Amino acid sequence: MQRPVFVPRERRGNLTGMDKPLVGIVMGSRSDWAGLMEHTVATLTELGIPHDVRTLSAHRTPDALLEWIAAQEADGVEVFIAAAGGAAHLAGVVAAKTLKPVLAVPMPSKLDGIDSLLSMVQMPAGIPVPTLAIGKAGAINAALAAAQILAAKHDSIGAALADDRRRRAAAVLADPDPRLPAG
Ligand code: RP5
Repeated sequence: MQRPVFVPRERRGNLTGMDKPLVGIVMGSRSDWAGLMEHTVATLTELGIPHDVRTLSAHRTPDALLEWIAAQEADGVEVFIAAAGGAAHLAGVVAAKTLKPVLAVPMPSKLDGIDSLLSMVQMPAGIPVPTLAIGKAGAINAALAAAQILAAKHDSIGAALADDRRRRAAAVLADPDPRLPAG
């Protein structure tokens, strides 16, 4: 039996162990997950930010994508993150259907992700798609940028971000002499 694309929150079980999602993450393919968008989810989880994550494609599953966007809006999601590779129109389609910010993460591709990056960053004026770096760095920074947007309204997320900055600084300062063996 085919799994349903969208299961209402109250019947979703404890997929992420979190409450009402504030961030909706969508990726164009399962191939965007391992080593890439899993870092978005890990970063949001570390920051304690509830999220929904789904594989849906602008060209392979357009109707299900629109249904998911509407469901996320109804659930109260405040930021979207969209990841795709190649002719990457997913983020643009999401942005066309919501007034919430849509952060785009270009996925590595046969053209090293340059095609994905340009597809996302070159949106015509009127429908913005703020675009992060290609691959893992963009996946992590999308989560942090979403947190920064949310922090304007949610104080606990601002506090979690400040802790994250302190941890990153401490990691550098713990091992500042590059002439010594790492660690
Ligand atoms: C895009 O095409 C996806 O976002 C993915 O990055 C790329 C390749 O997808 P697969 O052929 O691996 O499913 O739609």
